Amino acid sequence: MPTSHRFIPDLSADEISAIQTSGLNWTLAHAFAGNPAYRQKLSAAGYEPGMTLSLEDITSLPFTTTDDLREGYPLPLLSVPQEDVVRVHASSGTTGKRKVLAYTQADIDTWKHMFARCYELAGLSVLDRVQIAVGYGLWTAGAGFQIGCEHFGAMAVPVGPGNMEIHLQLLEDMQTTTLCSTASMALLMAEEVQKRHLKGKIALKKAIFGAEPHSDKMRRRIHELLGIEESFDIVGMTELYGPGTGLECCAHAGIHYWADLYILEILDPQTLRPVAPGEVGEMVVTTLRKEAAPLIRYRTRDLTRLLPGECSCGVRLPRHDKILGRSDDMIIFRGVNIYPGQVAAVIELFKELGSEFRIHLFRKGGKDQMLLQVERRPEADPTYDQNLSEAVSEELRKQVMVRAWVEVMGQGELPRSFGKTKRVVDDREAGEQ
Ligand code: DLL
Repeated sequence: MPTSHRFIPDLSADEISAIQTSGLNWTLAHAFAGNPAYRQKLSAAGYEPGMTLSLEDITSLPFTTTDDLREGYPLPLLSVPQEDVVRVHASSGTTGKRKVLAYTQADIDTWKHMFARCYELAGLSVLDRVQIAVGYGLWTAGAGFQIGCEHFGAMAVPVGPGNMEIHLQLLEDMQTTTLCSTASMALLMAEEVQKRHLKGKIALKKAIFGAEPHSDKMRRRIHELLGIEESFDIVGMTELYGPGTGLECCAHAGIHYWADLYILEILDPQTLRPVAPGEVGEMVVTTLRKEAAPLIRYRTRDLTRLLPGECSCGVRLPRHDKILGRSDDMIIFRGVNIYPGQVAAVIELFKELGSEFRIHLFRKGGKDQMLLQVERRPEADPTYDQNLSEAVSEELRKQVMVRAWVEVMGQGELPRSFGKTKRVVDDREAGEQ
């Protein structure tokens, strides 16, 4: 299928390799010259200024991790003079200190261009009205959706998270066509639209969900309640500009990522060697033109796989699968490694259940215990809760190899979130309950 895009480049594999090779060498020289910590690490790995590396040589380069971000706090990886920095953003991080990342004006411009590609890939036009329901401020989310929207040329309606009354009013009054939010926020909104019987009065057609994993079940429910025709998974992280580093396309067969802006390696998190093609591993990224805080083999902790072959949508940029989890989201429960995504996949099998769940870990009777809380769909009969709970527990035992108590709750009883939902509550350190 021919493509004629304004923002998304049409690049062959060879063209991408050439861009990546020159970008990699630019980044190495830039980081070496501008940042003492990078200089030390690169020298220790045998890199010298003036060297030209091939793409295969990337495996000889040192990794960058969240420890490097912590050590360089508050302006980690800074590789330009401070007068060139025009902005910082930060994410709370899952553990420890906030991650603060700096941007030059050129970084902001790259980011807005990268994000405009996402709106283009989602098939928006300049006539679309884009209601942004993610956080503004230190977090990259609101800023990214906003600058991308303006650069693309659609109309931004920048509400931020929460503010349900304002959101609902604007959905109706502005006849917003596209919602940008976490799936959690969209679910909250969708349930509110249903309660107030507003579906017939709003004009939403598309949604872009990111910042957290979401199941197909959750997506179907949001579509149904809001009358949305199509939604797209958007990925991104503070370290790599912010949201917009890749988007699911209209073929809904994985996420196209911007291989002309960063190199993506998928490595085995234990051996740190490339996994076999198509296998799941950790995303490790190297930026190609990021100025203020370049990334060299940054270990993201996100798990996914590369998707081989051409995409039927016609875009030639490569694809990775959705983010399947984070290596630091892994729970070790009675010696078994579990990802919340595996639990979501079990819930997906039960049509009587909604998409929401919470895993509560605690200690009782001298042993670690797991309580899985799930929600019954409104049309399911509560009389069968006990059977349902046993069936879910049995399926968990078979598929995830854990024994858990399963509590079936009513629709809407689990806490909802305006941002990223916390699916795991671990009270095991708190002692006996
Ligand atoms: O969450 C940026 C973002 C905002 C992306 C809005 C998309 C939409 P951080 O707070 O730095 O940045 O968190 C980054 O969130 O490493 C993933 O673990 C997770 N994540 C982001 N998008 C997705 C997604 C933003 N679509 C971390 N699916 C990343 C699953 C996601 N996980």
